[in-house]
Amino acid sequence: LCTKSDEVRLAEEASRKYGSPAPTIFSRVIDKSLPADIIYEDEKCLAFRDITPQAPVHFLVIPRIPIPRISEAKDDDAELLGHLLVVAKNVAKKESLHEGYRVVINDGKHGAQSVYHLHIHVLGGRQMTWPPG
Ligand code: D5M
Repeated sequence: LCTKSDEVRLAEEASRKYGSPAPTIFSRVIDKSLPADIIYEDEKCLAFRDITPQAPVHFLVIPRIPIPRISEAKDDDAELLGHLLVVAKNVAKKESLHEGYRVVINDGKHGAQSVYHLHIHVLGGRQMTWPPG
């Protein structure tokens, strides 16, 4: 799916756009050196189950390119960001979330972000409430 030369190209693209962000645990999910329950992947992104699920269905969608957080995404990442949302809704459908679901991106300290590799949370399979904590 992602050859060595693809990986090199992605790494070059990331360092050009974002400097050299500190690698996170999600880099190891992407390079498969850390086992994860991957439920979808393509040339641009992966979806895998959250290790501490907050709902009966809780998965993350991440770009292969290590954008640290949504606030640091570039305007020209629009196509990639759109793709992540399209994948989120397609995987939600595959996970039978027909009654709806919650899509969340945590950013920085106030957003309570803990892993600095952009990720979209998709939570479903139960009734959500508002406001979030
Ligand atoms: O969410 C980071 C999320 O990442 C949090 O819900 C736990 C999850 N996580 C952390 N490590 C792993 C691994 N190894 N596999 C799957 N899920 C993981 P944040 O929005 O940054 O607070």
